[in-house]
Amino acid sequence: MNEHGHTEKTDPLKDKFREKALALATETRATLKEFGGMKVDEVTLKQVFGGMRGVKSMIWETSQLDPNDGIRFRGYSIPELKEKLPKAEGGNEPLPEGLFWLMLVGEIPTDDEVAWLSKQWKQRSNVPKHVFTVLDSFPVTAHPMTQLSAAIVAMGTDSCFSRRYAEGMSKSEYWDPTYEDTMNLIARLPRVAAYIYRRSYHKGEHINPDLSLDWAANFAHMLGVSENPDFRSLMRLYLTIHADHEGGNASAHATHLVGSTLSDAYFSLAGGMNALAGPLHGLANQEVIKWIFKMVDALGTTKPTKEQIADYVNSTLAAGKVIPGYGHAVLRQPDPRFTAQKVFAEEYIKDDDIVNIVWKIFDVVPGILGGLGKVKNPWPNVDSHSGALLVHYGMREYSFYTVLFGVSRAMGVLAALCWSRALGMPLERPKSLTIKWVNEYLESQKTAATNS
Ligand code: CMX
Repeated sequence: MNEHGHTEKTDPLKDKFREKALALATETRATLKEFGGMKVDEVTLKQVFGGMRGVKSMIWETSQLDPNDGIRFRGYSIPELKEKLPKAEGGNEPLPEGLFWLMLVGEIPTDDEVAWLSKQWKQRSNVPKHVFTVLDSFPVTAHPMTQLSAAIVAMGTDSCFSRRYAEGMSKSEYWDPTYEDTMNLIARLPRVAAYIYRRSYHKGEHINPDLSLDWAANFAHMLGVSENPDFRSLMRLYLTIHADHEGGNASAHATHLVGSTLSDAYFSLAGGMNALAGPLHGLANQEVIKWIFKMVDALGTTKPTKEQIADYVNSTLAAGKVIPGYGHAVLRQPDPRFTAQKVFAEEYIKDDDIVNIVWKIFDVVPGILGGLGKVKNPWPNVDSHSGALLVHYGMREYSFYTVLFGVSRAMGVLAALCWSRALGMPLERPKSLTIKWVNEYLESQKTAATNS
């Protein structure tokens, strides 16, 4: 076992990343030297007050979001990934290891490369004992995201970056321990997440890892939700499609911001997970199923009509609440991650009441939200479908759902963190304004216009 927690001497992924990162860092320096003063955006007052929607303000290499086409990971759409990424033997869904490889170095990996990465993550998957002690000190009723965030910070005692920084490493080396921390963190997260699930909902009866399995299948195995091999397929798809959504979303941006202070990958990811835990972001997946369960209870049927659903939607809106799983800050069409899950359900699940409700909601909600005249995107997002699939395989404990999202999201935001350190990204520090400043600025603009 070496200082980074694994046994292999060579690391083809790290070698590839080093080569690509050095080349892009050199190119970027030259670009900035020549074009650094060029404008790429202008900011309106509405954007300043409105959550910075659309403001171009950071570099994020791993994925990009188009309002209509949705997410592309290094240029590949979800259907393309399903076709091109390596799969487990006998499986139809992509292996998340392949997506991580693609996000980090921009190339679709071969089967052998993915097998190598699977093995790497197994070698690095040993979670330090004190992390379980930290988790065991929480009441089992603590929200799973509270536990996840604490466990990630607790794992930081192993941070290669913090150790090397304290030893006095050069700036040019930052990417190296960031890569090591990233690999270790991703390798360990499924064990930690499964531990949280089993202690919270299954009397602490834990299931040992099965190191013959790939990363997602081993996670499914440790959760112990279902013996059905389709649940493993679902986990492979789920952990692939939730991994990244460009850099501006709250969990990605929070990870990026914390990382820009040279906090290590553990602190950075915990920051991202704390953002994911909000109901307008990742917690929406639990809110969707909670809302559906309440609807089923209120209507007294698991087979509501579209008219009954419409009445329930209207009563939610009348109570001043949002319809969870609908709307998006960037997307303006149904989320391809919603569609990918619908396609999965069509293929693997023949007839399921909750899945059918999700599809009926899809028929009803866009018309109602569109009719309000203020919702910019009346279409479903990723969170509107995921819970129904999990319930189908027996995972009804919806408070856990955001942890699943978090395990996946770690891959994208940490791959991006490696790039931030490799490209020498500085401390992030935008400008804030007071409303007094805004009013005075507007006044001065009016005076200038009158005088001209
Ligand atoms: N139900 C009811 N009203 C909604 C709505 C929804 N699903 N989505 C947007 N609106 C409302 C907003 O609350 C806002 O109302 P006010 O002007 O009264 O404040 C108005 O429509 C305009 O909002 P918007 O510009 O369309 O949306 P934003 O970019 O401000 O917000 C989001 C985006 C996701 C926070 C919002 O659509 C929402 O709250 N959706 C429900 C929660 C959800 O599903 N979140 C998960 C998003 C995906 C993810 O990150 O995981």
